[in-house]
Amino acid sequence: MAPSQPIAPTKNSKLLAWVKEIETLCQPDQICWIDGSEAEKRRLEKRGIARGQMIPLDPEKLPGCFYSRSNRSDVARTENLTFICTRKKEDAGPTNNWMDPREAYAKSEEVLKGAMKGHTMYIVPFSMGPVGSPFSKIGVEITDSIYVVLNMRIMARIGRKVLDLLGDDGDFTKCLHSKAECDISHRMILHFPEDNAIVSTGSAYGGNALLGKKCLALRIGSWHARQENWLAEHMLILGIEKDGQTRYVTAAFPSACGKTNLAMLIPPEGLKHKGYKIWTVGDDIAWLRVGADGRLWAVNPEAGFFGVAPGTNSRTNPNAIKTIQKNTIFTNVLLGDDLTVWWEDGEGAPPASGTTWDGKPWKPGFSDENGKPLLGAHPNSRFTAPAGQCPTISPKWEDPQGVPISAIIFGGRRERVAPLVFETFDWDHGVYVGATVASERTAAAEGKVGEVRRDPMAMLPFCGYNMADYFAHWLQMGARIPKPPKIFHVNWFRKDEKGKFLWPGYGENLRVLEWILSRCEGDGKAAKTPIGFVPTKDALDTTGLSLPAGAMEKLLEVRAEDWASELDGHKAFFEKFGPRLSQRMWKQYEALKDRLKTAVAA
Ligand code: GTP
Ligand code: SPV
Ligand code: MN
Repeated sequence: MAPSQPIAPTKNSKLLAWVKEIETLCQPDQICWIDGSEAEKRRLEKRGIARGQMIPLDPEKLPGCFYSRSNRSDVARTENLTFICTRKKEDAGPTNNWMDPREAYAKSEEVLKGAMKGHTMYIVPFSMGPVGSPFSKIGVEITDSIYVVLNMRIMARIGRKVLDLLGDDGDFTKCLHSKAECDISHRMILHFPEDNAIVSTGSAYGGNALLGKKCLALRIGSWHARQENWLAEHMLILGIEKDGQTRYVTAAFPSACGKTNLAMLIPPEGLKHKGYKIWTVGDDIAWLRVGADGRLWAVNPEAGFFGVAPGTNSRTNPNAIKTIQKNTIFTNVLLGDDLTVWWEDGEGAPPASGTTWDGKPWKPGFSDENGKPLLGAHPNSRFTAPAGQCPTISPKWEDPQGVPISAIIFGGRRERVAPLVFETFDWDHGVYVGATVASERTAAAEGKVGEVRRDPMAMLPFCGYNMADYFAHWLQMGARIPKPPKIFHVNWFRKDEKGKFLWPGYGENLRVLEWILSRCEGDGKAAKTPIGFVPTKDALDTTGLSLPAGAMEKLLEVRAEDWASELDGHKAFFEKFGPRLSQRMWKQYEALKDRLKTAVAA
């Protein structure tokens, strides 16, 4: 069949030439330019349902919601198949997989040749950031997946308005995606920062396939950010209002370590009398620039939430539960026979019967072949929901200028070592603390869950260039921000000897944010330790919170011996970068080493 030739809704010659090139390569049956309209959405949903790619959920209980199930081997980011394809290998650095761009293009062309035969090729113009904001970047994703188009529709601003803004000669990131049977042997997620291009094949999983998100907003974004003197970070953005004043913080935690939850937190009962209001600006990515007033300003480049389902319920994250009641796509959760969805540690009673994420019949109490409870939902199952549906969405979430940031918070998931919270001494020390974050691996990426690894600034899988240069960029940014935010580190995940979390987390985390903001104002009680300022044991407001005896001491404990061995880990990690690592980072390392030595001696 001859490809249909719809009249292209743009005169942008770069875009038209690229579309032609991809059409020739992938040989789709049809081309469909996405305009972003409601009518188009309904057409796509119908098509997705007819092709068995998605199932409409109960229209009364979950209006506008759909269920989708992926291939068993396509449920998380595949970091080992993700590449930074710079001309020089050193520019990708020791923490990224690298492939020569010529080899990468050739390999992907092998997979892409004729890959869209029998399929429609969708062209999705999108803006990361509010359309027309000085923060924003335009991308165009070509994909053969209806699921991807419908998810992009939620996660980014898409369609006609973006094409109009792009104009006849505007620049954009070329984002090419093909499912290629979602076969792991066809899978590669390739980034060409020097060409402002991304090619992704063999996966339909979020971070691998929704190319505006991790691929553009972080990997390619971080590359642009360094050249243009801003920061593209794996951070939530949250507003904390009290007495009519709202202050904003960003926080970088590795995947599945609590960003969505913190971004939507509900003040705990015990702090209600203080009248806090929490405003959600973003839950995963922040783009930060220095404002005319000398402060750092942040924009959430996304338009939706691609959140972890398991563990989400009315106790942990009531705002998320309210957000996902309509117009939401659920991926790899349990599908009830009554066309509802459910997941482990989910909301209310599970359905009486259903089908697991991987297609097995399921009833409450069913066991797997090892006698363990049969999981209804994959641990990395997700919901995709429009951010505007969040009850606490900030009135400023689409402000083209963003919001001013008072504090930057780094964190990880550590059973031991890292205290609940500490404040760094200054910008350089803050960058060092960010650069040495360690965290236990989660189900958000393929790999061994629980293993501790360095995840600098929660960007290990997302930095689009040599991380030594990334640290240097962070250090240089310090000098460019006349009124820099203070930098903190938190850990909600410290455990006792029995393996129980010492800190209740979730809404209670506001108690820690409160201390952080008070430190930004020059208040808040703290003790100086070798690693930074740690709250004294009466510094956090614990009204209405009953921690077991000794828990606060354990949460705030800084053991010099633990940190001395941690220091070895810092050194080993830094050594990977050789001479490319800034001496200013080594200076911080030496200073910490000295402070620890003095502490052990004392
Ligand atoms: P990505 O979307 O992968 O970037 O993850 P995220 O950082 O947004 O993590 P999310 O908020 O979805 O939380 C991941 C998991 O951590 C969920 O199972 C949560 O229930 C759990 N979690 C979040 N916050 C806390 C907390 O304060 N304490 C404890 N113990 N668990 C938490
Ligand atoms: C993460 O893994 O950090 C996520 C989900 O936020 S994904 O978009 O798949 O990267
Ligand atoms: Mn994330």
